[in-house]
Parts: sequence; C-alpha cells; structure tokens
Amino acid sequence: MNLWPKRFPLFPETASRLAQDVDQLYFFALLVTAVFSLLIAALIFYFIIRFRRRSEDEVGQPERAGLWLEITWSVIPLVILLFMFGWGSKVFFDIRKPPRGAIEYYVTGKQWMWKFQHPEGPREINELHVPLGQDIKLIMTSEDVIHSFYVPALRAKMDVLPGRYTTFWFNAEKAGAYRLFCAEYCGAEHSYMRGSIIVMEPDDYEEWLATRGQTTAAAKTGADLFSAQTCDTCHRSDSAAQAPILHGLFGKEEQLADGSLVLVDENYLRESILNPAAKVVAGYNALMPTYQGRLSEEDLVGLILYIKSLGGPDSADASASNQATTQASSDREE
Ligand SMILES: [Cu+2]
Repeated sequence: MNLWPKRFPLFPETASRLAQDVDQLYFFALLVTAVFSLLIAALIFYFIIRFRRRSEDEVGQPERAGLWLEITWSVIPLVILLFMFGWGSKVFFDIRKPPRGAIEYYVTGKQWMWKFQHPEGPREINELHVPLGQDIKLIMTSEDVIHSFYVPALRAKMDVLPGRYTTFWFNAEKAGAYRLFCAEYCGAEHSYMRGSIIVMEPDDYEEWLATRGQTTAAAKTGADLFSAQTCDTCHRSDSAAQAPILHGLFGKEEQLADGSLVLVDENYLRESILNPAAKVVAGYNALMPTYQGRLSEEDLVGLILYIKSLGGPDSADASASNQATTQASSDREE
C-alpha cells in the first residue's frame, strides 16, 4: 500500500518499489520531526505567556512534574522511535539482501568510468541496459580507488571497493533512463564519473541484446581463460586432480586445513585466485601459484562466472545453473 503521492516536487523519480519504501520512511521521519518541532515551539510560546511574571515582586516557585506526566513523555517518543527503528531495519535489510535468482551483472569502477558486464556477454561503459520488472543484482569491484555506486531514482547506494566484491540490487518498475553517479570522491574527474541505467521493456531488452555483436556468454570467455591459464591441469574432475574439483562448488561450505569453514562466494574465489595460500581447502597442498597482476578485473569476473556455471551444491546437474539466469525472478519468494 502506498500512502504517498507518486511524485514529490523537487524529488528525483522513484524507479523501484524499494525507492518508494525509502521515501515513505523518509517522509514519516520528516512528519514526526515536524509535528514534534511545532508542538514544542507552540508549547514554549504558550508557557511564556501562561506563566509570565505578573508583578515586579513576584518570585517563581519551583515546579515538579507529576510522575505520570514524565512517564508519558518518555514512553510515547520511545514507542515512536522504536517503530522507526524497526521500519528502518526492514527497509535496510530489503535493500541489502538481493533476492535469490536475481540476474547478475558485474560492475567495475575505474578512474573515471563504470564498466558493466552482462551475463549474456555484452559489455558496456557508463551505460547499463536492464530489463524491466526483473531482480537485477550487481556484483561490483574497483580497479583502483574507492568509488560509490549511486542511482538517486533507486534511493540506494553502495561503495565499490578495490580488492573485494560488494553487491547492489534493484527491481525497476518503470522503464526509462536513470542517472548513475559516483558518490565517493575518487580523484580529479570524480564529477565526470557518471552514467545511466537504462530500464527497458523485456522485449526491447531482448532486441537490444540481439543487436550487440558480442554474444559469447561471459562464462564462456572465462572457460577459455581457464584453459589458457592451464588451470585445468590441476582443477580437473578425475583422480589425478591436485586441486579442489570446481563442479558444484559455488555456494558450498568448504572445510579449510585449519578446520574452519568458508562459504564459496565471489569474494572467496577472488581471494583464492589472487592469493591461493590464504585459505587452502583441507586435504590439498598449497601448490597453486598466485595470479596477482596477471589477470584483469574482467578476467577475474570471467573466471568466477565460469566456476559459477559449473553449478552449486543444490544443482543435481551442474549445467542446470547455466539456465539459472534465465528463470531469474520466477523463483523469487515475495
Ligand atoms: Cu568514482
């Protein structure tokens, strides 16, 4: 239920339901602040007049507020603030937690541009075309300094950090072009580091994809790189394997040599490629050389996509996860 008008003057557009949620919370906080400010200001004026000094020799008597009055003015604000806290937490977690099955796009920030990698293969700079009404998850990293991915129409932003992946998600409800800004000062041309998110009707998006020359799926590029870098010498599925089998690995919990568990996600894969000795899986020797400085951010994304395409712990058939991106929002729990 949306209690608020669709569009506020002086406000950027709202392109998603989460953006509306943020606005509702924001306006509720504004309303509470305004009501209490006016109430307190009005009472101050009332008391100034009501309890004014009436003669030259009048001496004030100290007043003690009644217990119930004190309890009332403590408990009512407490309830209102806790309500705002609860509501704010709900919106915060909704923003931070991408739904399962969201379509995954990779974003690389760089002084001073945004680079995008579609799961279907196309790459874009400073423009990202996405379909309407789908859960879109962005997996983001930086090639140099800290940037921040900010789309005012989505009312959310996320820092983009070198050396790790952060995520951002949205589900656009309205087709159109929305401005993207870098919201973290990142050097001389920071203010030029902007772009647009172009939300298209699903049919138009398919058409747009078809016009892109490069149609090699990003996972395929990763697979080529995987053999070019001879990763397959050790990561193989027969008995000669010197290294963990990558089929069905993504999303699994692996036991490390020291007995601790690690979730195989993008950040773990990235660390294991660049700094293989950091978290060695139990039962294997630390044989793998580091690929630090030998792979670009795009190469890393390709390799991670390839490993993801080999399936996770729940996929009976490893190749099934290749289709995961196409069913996208169908299995999203609301
Ligand atoms: Cu930046």
